[in-house]
Amino acid sequence: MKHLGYTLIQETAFEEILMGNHALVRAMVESGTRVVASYPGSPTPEIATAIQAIPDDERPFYFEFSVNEKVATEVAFGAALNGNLSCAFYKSVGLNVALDTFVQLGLLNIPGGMVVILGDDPGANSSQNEQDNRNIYRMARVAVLEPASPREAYLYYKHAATLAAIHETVVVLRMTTHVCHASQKIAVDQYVPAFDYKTDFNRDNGQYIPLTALAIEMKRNTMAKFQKIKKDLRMMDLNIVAAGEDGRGIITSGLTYLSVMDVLEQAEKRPSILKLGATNPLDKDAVVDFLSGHDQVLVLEELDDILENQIKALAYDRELKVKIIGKTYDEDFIGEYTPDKTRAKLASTWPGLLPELPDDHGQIDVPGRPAQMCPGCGHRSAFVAVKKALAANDVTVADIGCHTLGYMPPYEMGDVLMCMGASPGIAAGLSLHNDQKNVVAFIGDSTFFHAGLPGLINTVLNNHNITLIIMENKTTAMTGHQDHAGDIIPIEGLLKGLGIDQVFACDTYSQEKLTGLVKTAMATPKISVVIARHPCMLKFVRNQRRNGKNPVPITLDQDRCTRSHACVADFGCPTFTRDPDGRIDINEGLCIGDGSCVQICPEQAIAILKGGQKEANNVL
Ligand SMILES: Cc1ncc(C[n+]2csc(CCOP(=O)(O)OP(=O)(O)O)c2C)c(N)n1
Repeated sequence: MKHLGYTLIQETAFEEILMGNHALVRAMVESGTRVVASYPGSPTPEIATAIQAIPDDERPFYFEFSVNEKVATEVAFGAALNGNLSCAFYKSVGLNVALDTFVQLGLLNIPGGMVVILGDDPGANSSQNEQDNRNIYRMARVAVLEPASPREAYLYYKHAATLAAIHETVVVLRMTTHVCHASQKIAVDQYVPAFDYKTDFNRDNGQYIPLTALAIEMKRNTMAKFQKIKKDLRMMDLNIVAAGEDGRGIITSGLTYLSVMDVLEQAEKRPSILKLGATNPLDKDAVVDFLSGHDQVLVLEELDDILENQIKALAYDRELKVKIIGKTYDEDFIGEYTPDKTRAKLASTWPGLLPELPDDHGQIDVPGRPAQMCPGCGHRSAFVAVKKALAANDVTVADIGCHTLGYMPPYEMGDVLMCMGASPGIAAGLSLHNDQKNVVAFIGDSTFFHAGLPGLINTVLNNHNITLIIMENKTTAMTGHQDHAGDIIPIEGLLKGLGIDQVFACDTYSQEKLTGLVKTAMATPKISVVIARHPCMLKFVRNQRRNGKNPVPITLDQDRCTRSHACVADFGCPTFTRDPDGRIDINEGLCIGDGSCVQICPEQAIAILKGGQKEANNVL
């Protein structure tokens, strides 16, 4: 092993119950990872939380939140060019942002080695789609390890780091939502820090200018390197084979393996199982061995039929007499392979394999809990104010973040949503051949820096007539309050530097003022920007509580209340509850006493108590 100072078999240092995302950080340390970069996104942000929990002077590697996933990948790549083992991590759709850089990585010699941890999200638990990035790994010719559990995540990161360092390449660790978030007791190896880094870029380490004819030669080299990686992967022995009791077999990987194991506990005769630890490149020998020993093999994989198609092609090439069963219905391509879904697939493939379930199985009556903005959220006040400035048929374009929730009633601010940073561009398109409707786009401040800037610059370049509302809460709220570029780059100055002269700003709690500013902004026949400011109140109140200051709820004067219901019908703060008889009450456990609702009540029945958080009105 080149510069890795550990062997994979170490003495156990301690055992601890660790979340998959946290276990990865221990593995980073043990592997000698030197540079880690990320942009936050579920299911991976707890990796950063664990990294940031290590005091700066004790953390053996550099960490940064980069401005977006592409830049995070580039920072990690650049560091690895110097011979540092590096890592970039982000969520599934983050790969779309990083793609232009990512697809080049496999072509290049990366002396330090690089691991990219990608959190795919089958079931779209916290993403705008459930894209299967395995399609991209095949195209980019990068090796992929797929842990099924937190313990495997810990071990596989170390394997990925070893492979990446030995072959001077990139290796993907494909996590999925519940592998990231599950916790498991893990025997953690000793940490033996004995790393020998080259920390100097040497242009002779490889071809780094992938242009025309050179790019073709680099592809040849990559393909040759991939063959060597394949051999080493076999030696790492990452596949699990569990012998069964008849001619039926299952090939699976990742979390689906755990569902299969769970469900098969009920089976009288268990099929054999081949669980693949590396899913790209496919271990053809292991698959052929397995297929040859069975009459029927079911391929069980979440999302797309990536393994299935390769396995079917392999069986055809090798003229194997085995029936391969894969995805049959559209639903097979959708959602997580939970034990219930896996059970249904097994039961329909092989009737009689599993005992019948009682009719009421799995029916749990849980009331729906729609997502909503927090009490005191400045975005709520902004939406209420902006709505008053708009005509009913004006068009609003949402973006991704907590403020996406503005599309819901009672605000209904957001007719279209695409992906991070898309709102200025989409709004520009909507403004063309359109003299009738104002077009207003919303964007969060983290998203503005992440991918919103090019769209905004485009509106200046092409003179598009839109109003952009930047929801500035000074944090990346939706993913857990990570810092972003707006902490050090003032947005207002940046906009002026871009030549945008119609820039307005106010605190969102000043609702009347904000309504007026949006009207003025929309009246200018070119790009105008309104910065709608208020700090994230969840973060604010948490900090206050840490400092021993608990919120004092607002009060509602029942004698004044005429039951106009503006507080629930227009403002929609979850703090207010309405009884069946129309009486309004305050949920004191939720209310943070910010008073943003005071101005909404036509009867002035709401008041901030002395000691309430009046200062929250002026924190920005
Ligand atoms: C490409 C991509 N990367 C990361 C995410 C995860 N994510 C969802 S919203 C968001 C940013 C939220 O911050 P901000 O724009 O400031 O809005 P806020 O939530 O603070 O209102 C992020 C990083 C994503 N959805 N897409």
